[in-house]
Amino acid sequence: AHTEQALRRAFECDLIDVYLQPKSCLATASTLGFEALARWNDEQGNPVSPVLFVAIAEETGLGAELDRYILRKVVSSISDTLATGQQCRTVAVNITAQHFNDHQLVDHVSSLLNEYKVPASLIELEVTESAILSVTPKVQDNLLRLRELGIRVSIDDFGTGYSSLAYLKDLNVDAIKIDKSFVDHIEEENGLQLVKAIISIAQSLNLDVIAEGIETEQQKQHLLRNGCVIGQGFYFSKPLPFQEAVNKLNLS
Ligand code: G
Ligand code: G
Ligand code: NA
Ligand code: MN
Repeated sequence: AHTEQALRRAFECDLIDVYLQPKSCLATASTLGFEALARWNDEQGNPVSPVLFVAIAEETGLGAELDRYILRKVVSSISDTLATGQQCRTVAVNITAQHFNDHQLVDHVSSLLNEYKVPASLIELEVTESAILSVTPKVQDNLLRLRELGIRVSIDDFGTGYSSLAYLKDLNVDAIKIDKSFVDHIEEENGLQLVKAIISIAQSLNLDVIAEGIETEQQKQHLLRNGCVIGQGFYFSKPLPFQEAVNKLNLS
């Protein structure tokens, strides 16, 4: 069974790996950045879905612990990459909802960057819409302090939460990510109109817009034609082990 105990053990014994999926320039396919995605195999060697273990973490109060575990791995791996003279790109780390409402988040990220001598521009945070559903003073304060530090924040799974759009005007965020469920239907008329509407919201608010889950040339073309210039998806690359993704970047 995948339980809180198993997850605690995974942290203690360092059983979770960080994979990177490129954020690609849709026009040239060059790698502009990465998203960090956690990968965990259980005792039998079977992968445990991150959807499941992120939910376990959030339900058992281990959200911040998961985030810190992944953040440390990412920052230390970036530090190793730079130390060996390889180039890196900004890595976006998914932050759980609870943790984004925690005032210790920014101090933690900041001290990690200091500890590993990694520039703030190489770390970005992704939060889901539901994480900022209620724009508490704490969330706003975290966003302001992240901006002061030079750490970008993007809204993940945009358009899939049940929140109103009002929060966007009150938040200092840098980008919105078009959820895969929209990209999946981009070749249908209504689906295309929804994607265009999301791109238009982003442009009106001066936010970057990144499409997720791009699997085909046609999807990429629709996005480009409508002004979305950055994307992720199997069309460009599946998530790869950290070092493999960095090697590929440095070979290209
Ligand atoms: O990684 P996919 O490859 O299966 O991820 C599924 C879901 O799990 C996505 O919603 C993704 O954002 C989330 N996820 C993956 N890795 C992490 C992580 O390190 N932290 C958090 N909070 N969510 C993650
Ligand atoms: O919610 P979040 O956006 O962080 O989730 C990213 C999830 O989507 C991860 O599970 C990742 O492995 C997966 N993913 C990324 N690109 C593709 C894609 O092109 N197709 C499919 N089916 N899944 C993808
Ligand atoms: Na994400
Ligand atoms: Mn998403």
